[in-house]
Amino acid sequence: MENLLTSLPMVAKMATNDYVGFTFFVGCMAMMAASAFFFLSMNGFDRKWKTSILVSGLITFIAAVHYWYMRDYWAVNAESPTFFRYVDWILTVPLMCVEFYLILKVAGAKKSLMWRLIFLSVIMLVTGYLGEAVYRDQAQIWGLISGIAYFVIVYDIWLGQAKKLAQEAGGAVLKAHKTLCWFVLVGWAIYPIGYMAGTPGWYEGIFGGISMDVIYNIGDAINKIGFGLVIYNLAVTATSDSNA
Ligand SMILES: *C/C=C(C)/C=C/C=C(C)/C=C/C1=C(C)CCCC1(C)C
Repeated sequence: MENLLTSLPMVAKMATNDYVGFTFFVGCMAMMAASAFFFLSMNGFDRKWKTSILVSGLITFIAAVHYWYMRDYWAVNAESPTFFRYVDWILTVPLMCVEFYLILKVAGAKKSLMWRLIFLSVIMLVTGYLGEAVYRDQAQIWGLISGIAYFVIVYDIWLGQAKKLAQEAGGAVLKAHKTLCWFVLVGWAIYPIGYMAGTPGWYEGIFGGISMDVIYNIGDAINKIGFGLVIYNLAVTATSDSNA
């Protein structure tokens, strides 16, 4: 018994060139730190913004827990933790759609806008999962369907109903909405690149063997923490304006 315990390493080794393992580790830490930041700062704001910052914290917290598991899964199996990855996304991406609704509520956003964005994001993620994990031979087709849902989201927030509401709200809300729109257009575009780097298709080889997980991990850090900081900044600006 004693032998068994001493011969089992308690922490898996990490090779110096294990960029996937490294980004899982740092990503986990960053998500935890961001969650602490959002949760601890939320009480400094009035009710209207408290909920938005709470949701920012929930997004990074859910990611932190999943990164804990993904980091472990990678250390033990040396393969992509696709299942945990998509469970994380299916919880956090709809919450990002909720954030759009919450900040546009001042201009009278309706719940139907929120549900529409959530529905589109679920289509985007479920079809992505089917291509990445279930029907890998047809990854291109599932990726294309997923990409269409993604473009409808981009359209909705940049040019559709959400844009009109943001313009009606004006000021700090309009500015924050614009920044979040850029996150979705540019930051979220990192994910299809990861998908193409990790699934078979016509695009094979374009991304020169960069690991899909490294790309996804960079995308998550930018989008989840960055998105939350935009909301935080909006709350700070709006609160100081109303106190002035
Ligand atoms: C915090 C996690 C976020 C913001 C995840 C976003 C994920 C996407 C925007 C994924 C998009 C995909 C496509 C547009 C096509 C290929 C399949 C996906 C699911 C990787």
